[in-house]
Amino acid sequence: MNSAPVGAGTKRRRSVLLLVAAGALTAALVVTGWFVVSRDRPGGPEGQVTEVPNIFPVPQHARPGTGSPVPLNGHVYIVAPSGTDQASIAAVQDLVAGAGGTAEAVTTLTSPREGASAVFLGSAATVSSALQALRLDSDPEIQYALGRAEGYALATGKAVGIPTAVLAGSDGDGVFHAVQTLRQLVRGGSVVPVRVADWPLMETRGVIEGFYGTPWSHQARLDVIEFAGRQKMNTYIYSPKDDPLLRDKWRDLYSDQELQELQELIDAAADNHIRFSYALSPGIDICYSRSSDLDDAVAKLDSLYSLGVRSFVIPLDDIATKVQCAEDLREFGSGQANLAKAQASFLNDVNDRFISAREGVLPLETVPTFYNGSASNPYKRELGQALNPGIVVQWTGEDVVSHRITQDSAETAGLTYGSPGSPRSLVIWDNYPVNDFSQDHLFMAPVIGRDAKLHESVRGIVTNPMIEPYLSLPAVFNYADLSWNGPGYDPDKSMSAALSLLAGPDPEVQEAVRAFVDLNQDWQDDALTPSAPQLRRDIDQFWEDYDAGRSPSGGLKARADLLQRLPELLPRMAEPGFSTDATHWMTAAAQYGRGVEEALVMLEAAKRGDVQAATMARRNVQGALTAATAKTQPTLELGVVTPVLGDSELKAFLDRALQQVPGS
Ligand code: LTM
Repeated sequence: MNSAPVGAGTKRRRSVLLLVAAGALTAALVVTGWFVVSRDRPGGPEGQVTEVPNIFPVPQHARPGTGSPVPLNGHVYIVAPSGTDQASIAAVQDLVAGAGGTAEAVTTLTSPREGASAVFLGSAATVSSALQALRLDSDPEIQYALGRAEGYALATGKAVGIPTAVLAGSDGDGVFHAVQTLRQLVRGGSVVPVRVADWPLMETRGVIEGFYGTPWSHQARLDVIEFAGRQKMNTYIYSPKDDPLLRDKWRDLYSDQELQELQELIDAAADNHIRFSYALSPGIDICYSRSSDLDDAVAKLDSLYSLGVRSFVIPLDDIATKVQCAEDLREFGSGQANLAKAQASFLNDVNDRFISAREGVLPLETVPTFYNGSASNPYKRELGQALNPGIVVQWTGEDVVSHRITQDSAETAGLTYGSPGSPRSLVIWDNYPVNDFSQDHLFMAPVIGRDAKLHESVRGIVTNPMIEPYLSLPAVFNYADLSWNGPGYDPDKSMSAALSLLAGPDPEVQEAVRAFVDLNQDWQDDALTPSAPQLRRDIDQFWEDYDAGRSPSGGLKARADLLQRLPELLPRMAEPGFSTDATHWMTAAAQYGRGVEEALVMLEAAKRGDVQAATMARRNVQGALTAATAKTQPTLELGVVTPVLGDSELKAFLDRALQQVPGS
C-alpha cells in the first residue's frame, strides 16, 4: 500500500444531526416512492441500466453508471491530493462513518488492500487518472461540467482494481458540491452506480437575512448556513433590518465580542462554501457627499474585510425617497433623479476606494431605493447611467412581494437599471417566504411563479426568509433547487423532498409534518397556493357524507387526531429547530384538532338525539376554538398575536358545525 495520511475534519453536532437526516431522506424517499428512473438513460458502454435516486438540486445530467455499487461500509480510502478542500474531505469521512465504514484519508493510492473501496476527491487535474481509469476523461458532458464555475462530475467504476467513486470539481466549490450529491447516492451502505455531470445555472444562490423583526439567533445562522451549503447554495447575506449596527448605528464599529461572533459566522460560511456577504445600510441618515460618511462606511466595511469577508452590499431600501441633508441638496439638488445621482456618486466612491482597492473582493451590490418594477422612472434612469456598470443591483421583481417573476420582466429591469446597450447585472431579492408583514402567518407552500429560465436574465436569486429560521428551511431548499437548475425545478417534488429531509425516517413524523405544512399553504390568496388543500378535501368529504346522511368516511377524524398529536410528533423531527419555531402554531393546530374531534362527536350525538352529549361536546368545541385563537405568538413590533393556520378552513368548519347544533 502506498498511502499518506492527510488531516481529518472535525465532526460537529450539526453534522451528526444532518448525517442522520441524510440517511433519513434516503429512507424516506424510498418509503414514499421517490426512487425514480434517471432523466438520462441508458448507462454506459456495458449497457447496464440501473436507477439513479432523485438528487436535489436536480443535476444537469445524471445517468445510471455501469458496474457495481461502491461500498462505503468497509475500508474506504479517501484519496485526496494535498490542497483538496478540507471541508469536502471531512464530509466524505462523515459519510463513510455514517455508512458504517472506516475511512482512511490518503493523498495517493497505488496498491490498496483487498476488499477496500476508494473515493477520489479533487480538482479535475488532480483526479484525472481516476477519471481515465473509468474511461470518462474525455466524456463531453463531464468535460463541459468541469469547465464551468462550481461544476463537478461524480462517477463510479473501478480504479486501482477496487470499486471507486470519483468526485472531480472544476474548483473547490465544485468538489464540495460533488460531496453533497454523493450524500444522496448512498443506498444500503454503498454508492449506487452513477455518472453525474453538473453545474449551477445561476451564479448567486442563497439566503438574505433581510427581514424586519427579531433577527435570527447566532445558532440559527450557523444552522441555516450549513443547510444552505448542503443544498449547493453559495451565498448568505447578513442584512437583518433590526440589527442596529447595520442601519440606525451604521457608523459604529463592532465590539470585540460582536466581532468574534461575526468571525464564527464567516468561518462557518467558508467551511460550507457559502460567501458571507455583509450588507451595510447607511441610508437612514447618510449625507452622500460628506467625506466623513464615506470614511465611516469604508472603515466599517474594512473591519469586516479584516475578518475575511469578500462580498459586500450597500442596501438603500426603505429610506427617504429624497435627498435629505443640506450638503447633498447643495451638491446634487432635490428630487428623485438627484437622489439617484447622490447615491451613485457615493456607491462609486465606495467601489473605487474599497472594493477595487482590496484584494479578492467580489463586485459591490446595492439595493436601490426604488427596488421593484421593471418600468423606468427618473430615479432608475439616472441610477442606471451614473452607477458604475460593475455594481450589481438587487431587485425584487415587479412588486415588493412579487407573486410572479418572469424572464421578460427581468430582462426589462436589467435595461432599466443599466444604460443603453449595457444591461445591469441583477440579483433577485425574492420576498418569499418572508413574513415580517404578516407575522401571524407561516408561508410554507413551495416556491411558485418564477420562470424556469430566469438564469438567462439574472445573475442569481436570494430568498428573504421568515422570522422563523427553521420553518424557512423548506423554502430555502426550494430556492436552492430553483437557482441551481430552474428547468429541472419541480415545486411539489422539491418541497416533498425538503420535508422528508427535515422530518427524518419515521413515517408518523413525516405525516405530521405534511399535515402541519398543509395548514400553512396560503400565500396572500395566491391562486397557486390554495389554503390547506388536504384539510379542505377532508372537510368537503365530511360535509358531503353528512348532507347525504351517510356515515363519515373517517378522513377528517384521522386528520383531527393527527393535528392533536403535532406537539408530540413534530419534536421528533430530524431537524429539532422546526418544532421549536412552530411551537405556537403547532399548539393552535392541536387545539383546532381537538375542536374538530369534538365537533364530530357533537354532530353524531345530535343525529342520534342525545342532547346531553351534544351539549357537552358543543361546550368543548367552543373551548377548543377559544384556545386555538388565543394570542400566543410574540412579535417584535406587534406584541403577542394569534397564530393563523389553515386560514379560514378550520374556523369555518367549527362555525358551521356549531350552527348545525344550536346551543340551548
Ligand atoms: O424588500 C426589500 C428590498 N426591503 C424590505 C425587506 O426588508 C422586507 O423584508 C420586505 C418584506 O416586508 N419588504 C421590503 O420592502
